[in-house]
Amino acid sequence: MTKKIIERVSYIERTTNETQIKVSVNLDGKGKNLVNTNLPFFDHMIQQLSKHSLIDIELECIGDLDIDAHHTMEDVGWALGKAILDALGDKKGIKRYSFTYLPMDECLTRCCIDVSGRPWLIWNVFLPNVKIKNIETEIFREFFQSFSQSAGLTLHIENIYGQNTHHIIESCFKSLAISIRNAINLDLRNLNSVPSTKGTLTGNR
Ligand SMILES: [Mn+2]
Repeated sequence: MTKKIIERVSYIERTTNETQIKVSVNLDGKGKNLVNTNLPFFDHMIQQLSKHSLIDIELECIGDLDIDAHHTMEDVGWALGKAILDALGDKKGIKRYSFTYLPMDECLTRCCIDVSGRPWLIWNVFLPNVKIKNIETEIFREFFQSFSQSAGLTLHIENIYGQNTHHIIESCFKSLAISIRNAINLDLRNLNSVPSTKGTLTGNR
């Protein structure tokens, strides 16, 4: 008997007056990516997320950058999170929980994750520089907030120490990547079961 292999892939398109986004993901990929948001530093971060989570990501966003980077980053977070949620399906067989301590030169960041279906973000991250190129660094919180909401993730991110703003932000993305990778990996001992005594991880409560 051959086991049915379920592909964990999805595609999202979303257009508003603020952004036009197309995103596709393959959760069981190799970390290949093609990312264009017209914000090179943000692209660099999404590429890190793909590379270290092994989720293949193709993402294009045309946003109202003449205003600022806010709508683009918030909506990319939402669309990417929703694509991951859709690709996860009923969440059967996933490991569900994970945490990562991610060092990057002088800084250390911890990310704890529960693929719970119950969105929550804890963001204990202080960013010393107000801007990186044309991005206000406070918008990174908005990315993680909308990503955790649409993906249904309980996400606790804390920068334990660090000085360099580029490093701190990058360590947040990389620690998220490794945590997601481990949490959505299939548990070979538990393939046919949703890892919840309630029997579901798709409701809100
Ligand atoms: Mn970098």
